[in-house]
Amino acid sequence: MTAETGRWIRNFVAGQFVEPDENRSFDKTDPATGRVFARVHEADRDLVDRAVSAARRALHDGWATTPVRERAALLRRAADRIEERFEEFVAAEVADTGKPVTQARELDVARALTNFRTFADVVAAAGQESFLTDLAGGRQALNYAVRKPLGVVAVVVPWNLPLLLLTWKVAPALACGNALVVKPSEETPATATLLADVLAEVGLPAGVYNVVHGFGDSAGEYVTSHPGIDGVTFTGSSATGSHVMKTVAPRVRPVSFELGGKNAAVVFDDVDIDEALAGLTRSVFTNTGQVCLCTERVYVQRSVFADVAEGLAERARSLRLGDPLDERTTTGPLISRTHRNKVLNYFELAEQAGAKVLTGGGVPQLGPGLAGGSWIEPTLWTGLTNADRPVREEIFGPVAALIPFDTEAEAIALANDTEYGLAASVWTNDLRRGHRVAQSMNVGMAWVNTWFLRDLRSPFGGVGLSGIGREGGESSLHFYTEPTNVCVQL
Ligand code: 6OD
Repeated sequence: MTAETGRWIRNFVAGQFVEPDENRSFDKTDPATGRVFARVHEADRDLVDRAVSAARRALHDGWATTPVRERAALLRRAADRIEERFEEFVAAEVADTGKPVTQARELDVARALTNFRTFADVVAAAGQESFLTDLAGGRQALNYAVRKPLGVVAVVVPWNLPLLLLTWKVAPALACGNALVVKPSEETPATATLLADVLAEVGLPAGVYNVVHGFGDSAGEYVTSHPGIDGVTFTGSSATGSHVMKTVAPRVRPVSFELGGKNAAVVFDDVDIDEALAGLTRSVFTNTGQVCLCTERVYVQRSVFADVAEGLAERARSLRLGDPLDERTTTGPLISRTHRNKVLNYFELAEQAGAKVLTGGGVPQLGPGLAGGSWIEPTLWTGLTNADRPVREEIFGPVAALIPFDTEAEAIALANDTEYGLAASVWTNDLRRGHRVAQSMNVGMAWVNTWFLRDLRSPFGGVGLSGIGREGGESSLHFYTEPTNVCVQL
């Protein structure tokens, strides 16, 4: 069976694609054109119950105790199979999001392979904590912690990097022997569904990976509040994270949340300007600014402020918006008209607050085929301060405010003046300053002279409104397992 038959995107439960129900379905629209290209079967409570039960059964039927080397081998086979079906994943991701095909290939689908391969290696190399305890009278005790799967894990993922973020959670969760109920965003249901097909092909037992489609307040909430769920991993907005936490709270289950950001870049005047401009362009505009790590606040030392502002505006103007399937396209649309209205509202707020618009600020005129899409112009502002809402609130679009500073201490204070704490980048040729400033950022990840450079073994996550916990490498293994400590008196 294939993941998509005709225009349907289906749920996947207990190893089977579920026959869709016309009366319980919604349209899937292409954000680049506004055209509907598929219908998605929305899961009801009964289907979510079936998914959770199937997951529980799969755990008991042996998945939870499958040897680590077998789980690691399965992850490697999944990566190989995604590689064989690479262009199918690319096409599905581009259709769902409107993102440029080159980005889907080089970032989204490429990372899916790396996610599976890395966590196969990480789990295969993992040891366990043990302590020899000295007791009175010269005796000793041996403590060792046995790590067991967390159980049935709800995986709730957003629409911006759908496959990347899904596999970032699915790979370590499976590596640790969990069974999953996945709820992709209603905006981007396709690649989670295609992944079901791949995982079945490579021999994942039925019930270990289930997909239920729908909206946050339907399928999403049925899953996260379900009494059969042992933990929830979620990436999305801070507001939704807060709501998900309430749905989980009555049963006190562990959560791992990677939420919003209002990420700063700090640019010092000793920097190599061209290198910084190339990095800033990526950090502000990648994925049309729809990455939780994207920079929306750029603090620039006053003596190079004009050069950086003009240089960045020039690079923004040279971004190429257009057909996502055209390999020359650098920048796709926003995910939806609803999201575009939100971003446009910040454009208005910025102008009301006295922003000077260096470039952008509106909706571009593209060819007739794209007129129904959710396009927006890459936009840069000067003239705002940290007191203004567009500088305080996450916008999640291709937009940043540039703000001057004079001293290192001032730059640190400005960058840390936020309720968010996901990521920051520091741009300087002074290595000591780079370390110093990066370490003083109140964030989960600080980059120096780069952005979104990833080693998947390192901890990833945020503080404050940006989330709870870390994933990546050992941090993922810790979240997706529960230890039982055994103490033996010797
Ligand atoms: O690179 C990753 O592992 C990661 N979790 C990226 C998150 C991006 C959020 O939009």
